[in-house]
Amino acid sequence: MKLWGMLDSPYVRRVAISLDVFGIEFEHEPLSVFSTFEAFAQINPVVKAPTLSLDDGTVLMDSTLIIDYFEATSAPAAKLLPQQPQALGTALRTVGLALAA
Ligand SMILES: N[C@@H](CCC(=O)N[C@@H](CS)C(=O)NCC(=O)O)C(=O)O
Repeated sequence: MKLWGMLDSPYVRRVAISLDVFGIEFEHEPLSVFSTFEAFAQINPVVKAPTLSLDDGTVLMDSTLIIDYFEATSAPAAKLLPQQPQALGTALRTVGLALAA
C-alpha cells in the first residue's frame, strides 16, 4: 500500500495520521502534484493528493473517501468513529470543523 503526496498538504497528513491510528502499514511517496505533475498523472489521472494505491492495485483519492474505505473495512474495535447515531453526529461535526480550520 502506498500513499502518494507531499506532507506539506494537510489532506495528505490527514490520511497518513489516520492510517497510523488505524494501525495500517503503508509506504509514503512524497510526489508533488505541481513539480512532478506528469509522474503523478501516471499514478492518478486526475492528479490529486492524497492518492492511495492499495495492494490489489485499486487507486483511491480524496482524504475523506480514503478514510471512509478503512472505516468501512476495519474491525469494529479499530474504527475511528463511534457507531451510536448521536455520538457519530457529534464526531462528524467535529471533523467538519477541523477540516474547515
Ligand atoms: N478534498 C480533497 C482535497 C485535496 C486537495 O485539494 N489536494 C491538493 C493538494 S493539497 C491537490 O491535489 N491539488 C492539485 C489540484 O487540485 O490540481 C481531499 O480531502 O483530499
